Amino acid sequence: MTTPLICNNYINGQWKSAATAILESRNPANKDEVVATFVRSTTADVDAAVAAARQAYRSWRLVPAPARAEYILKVGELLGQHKEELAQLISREMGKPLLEARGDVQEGIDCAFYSAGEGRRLFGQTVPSEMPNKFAMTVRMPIGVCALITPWNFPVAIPCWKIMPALVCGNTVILKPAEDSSACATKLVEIFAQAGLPPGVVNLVHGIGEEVGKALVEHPNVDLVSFTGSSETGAQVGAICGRTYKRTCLEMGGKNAQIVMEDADLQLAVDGAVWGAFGTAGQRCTATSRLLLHREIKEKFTAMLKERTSKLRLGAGTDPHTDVGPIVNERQLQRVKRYVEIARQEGATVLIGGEIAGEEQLQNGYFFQPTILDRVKPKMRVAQEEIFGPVVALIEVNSFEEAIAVLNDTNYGLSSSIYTRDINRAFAAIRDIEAGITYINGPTIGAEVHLPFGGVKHTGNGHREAGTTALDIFTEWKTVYVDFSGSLQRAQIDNRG
Ligand code: UN1
Repeated sequence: MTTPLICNNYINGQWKSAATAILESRNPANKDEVVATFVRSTTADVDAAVAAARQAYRSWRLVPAPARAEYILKVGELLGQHKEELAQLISREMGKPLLEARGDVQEGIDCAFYSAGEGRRLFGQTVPSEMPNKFAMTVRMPIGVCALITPWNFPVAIPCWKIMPALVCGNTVILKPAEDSSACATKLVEIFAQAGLPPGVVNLVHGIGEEVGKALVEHPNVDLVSFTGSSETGAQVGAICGRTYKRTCLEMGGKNAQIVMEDADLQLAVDGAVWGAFGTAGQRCTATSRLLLHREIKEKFTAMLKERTSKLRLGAGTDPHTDVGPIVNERQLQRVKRYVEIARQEGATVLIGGEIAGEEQLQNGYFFQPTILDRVKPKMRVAQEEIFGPVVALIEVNSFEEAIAVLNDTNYGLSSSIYTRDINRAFAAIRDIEAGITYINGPTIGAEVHLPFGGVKHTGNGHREAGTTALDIFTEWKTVYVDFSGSLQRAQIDNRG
């Protein structure tokens, strides 16, 4: 067992050890292993970080965007050099299998190279004026100090999605990572520090969401809050930001469905379902949590899915043989268990799994068996509420129209998928599905960083992370008119004779 990492706050270019209490982050595959200890920050720490970010903003916003982007390029290179070390840490701290942990870091690397390119674009528009001898254009302006509140399930990728475009656009940031991924956040910020960013441009404040996260969201000197997490917390964040006039970007829950039509390639659809439902132990906001199966293929598909699921190996993420890792903590484990009980009470049946893993070697971690719930009806709680675990609900549908209606019948709208060989249906699905992301013949997980990421309804508040749309989160438009006529020209009046 390795000695726990000591995770300090990073404020104004300095690592600050705790004046206050210390918290622990543990390996979910082995709860005796303390992966890291971290600071339980107070509002005084938040004040210090905000002040540092505010001060740094004065000069950072004036650094040319291509030069700001060069730091991000450097971060990308460093992430590449530390990829394996970071992946191991991700697996130990939040449990996902190494293969996926490497993907998590790779997503951060991809984001670095993509965002860095934006430093040489940040395009605005030039637009003709209705008046002679007058020039009109739009330019992107930074927002200011950004509080970035990130979850534990993509402990490198998600902070990168937020920090990198924020910095390229000329903002300064304070990262508040989830308690369960404090070590990963610390290592990531170490890499930003190594890239030589000026003090105060990136700050890190550890601690408890209700304390530190809340203090950041309420802080009068924070201009923007970007939050990824549950819809319940997101609604609270949004309410406070509304009251305090902050730009707010919310990425919240999902209840993603994969439709399998009667003409689908069933093997492909099963492969997609297994990966979408049980990858990251179902702990993705894009995870497949409902399978909408056409009645003609339901029996066959279900048998194939059950067979595949029975072969999945539960284990520590750091074990190369593991297919499905642990649930992140005891509270989440109990939540998953409770949902399976609710499903049973509502009349669903457990086809496979449904229990906390009984194997002796798994007793020291938070392992839940990959679970298929059958005979689920669209209105049941397990078909409506986000579970965030390795549980997938099977719902039988009679037609394409019914499949779309059931898919749309939730409060969420992040990811979605349809397996069909019918091009007409595929395009109708693209048009009619209410979700931010739709996959045709692919699972609901696996978004790429250069395309917009986010959802509709209770999943988001209209923003899209990643892609060029990230720039819309982290900049304000300024419209500029340059009148070089040398005389007063009154728009809408003088050109109307
Ligand atoms: C998340 O779960 O919040 O599309 C992000 C995917 C990943 C990102 C998931 N690239 O599944």
